[in-house]
Amino acid sequence: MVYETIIVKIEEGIATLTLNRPEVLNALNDQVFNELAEAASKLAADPSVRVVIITGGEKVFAAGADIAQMANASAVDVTISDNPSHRAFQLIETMPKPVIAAIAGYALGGGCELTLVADIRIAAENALIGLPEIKLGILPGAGGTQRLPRLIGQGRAKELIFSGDFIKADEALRIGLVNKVVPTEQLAEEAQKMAKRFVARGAVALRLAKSAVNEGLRMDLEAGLQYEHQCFNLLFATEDQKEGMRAFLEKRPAKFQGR
Ligand code: DAK
Repeated sequence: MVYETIIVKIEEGIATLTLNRPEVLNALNDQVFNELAEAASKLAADPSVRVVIITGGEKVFAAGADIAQMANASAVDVTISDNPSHRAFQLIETMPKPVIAAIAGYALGGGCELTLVADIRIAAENALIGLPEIKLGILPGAGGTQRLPRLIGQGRAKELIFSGDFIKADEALRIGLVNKVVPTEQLAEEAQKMAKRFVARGAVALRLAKSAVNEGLRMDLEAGLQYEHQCFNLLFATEDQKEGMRAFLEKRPAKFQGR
């Protein structure tokens, strides 16, 4: 598939997926969601890809879902839509490898919600993040009311959702919405640097560690602990576990094969 609204680049095990509708601040329409879904399912299945970075470049991440596309929709249109955003977000969230959102400029509405399906968020100093849906007479409908409170707690999430206010990168860091803040011109480099740290780890252990966290968050603690234990046990069937522990004992870096 030839993408028109995103750019996908794969280098040294790291796939960078760049949103590319600069004329509308990377507003997310159905085409973007469909292309994101298509790319995510390909990257998930490609063993040469070990980490995925989602970004909009140094100016803007995404100013939300495309308001022009939504403005005249009826309740029936919205209800019977095959919901491409849900499919794209689900494929990204369940990607069996780490996903990093590298955020510069606006990450609003659906743009902010897109960052919430990534595992890790890095913000540039110029980032402005928010859920302004309330100002449009709607609510965050692409996971914002569910994922944001799980990430930063319901009090802070409700303040953002009820006010529609944008917060700057340092405030996003303070409330745990992003993992780190970096100078804007270093955003791509910092995301690459973090991705490289993950590329060096065992792919199966990473996959199961991500699954243990994500699935565990949907369960009560006892069930989560049991699921963690099953993931842990399974890793003893991998060559990577043998190599990792042997390398430690032999005082050398491990060379993981991802099996
Ligand atoms: N949609 C469409 N076009 C947009 C846009 C958007 N979200 N954001 C910006 N643009 C367009 C502008 O219309 C303008 O186009 P032209 O007038 O040049 O043709 C161009 O991008 C540049 O924008 P501005 O001229 O407005 O630039 P400023 O620097 O003055 O302002 C801004 C930047 C980000 C503060 C402003 O553009 C703005 O407020 N944008 C809208 C932000 C917003 O409200 N975002 C939330 C959208 S609602 C769901 C799926 C998804 C969603 C919900 C449910 N389901 C499937 C259930 C998500 C909903 C949303 O995200």
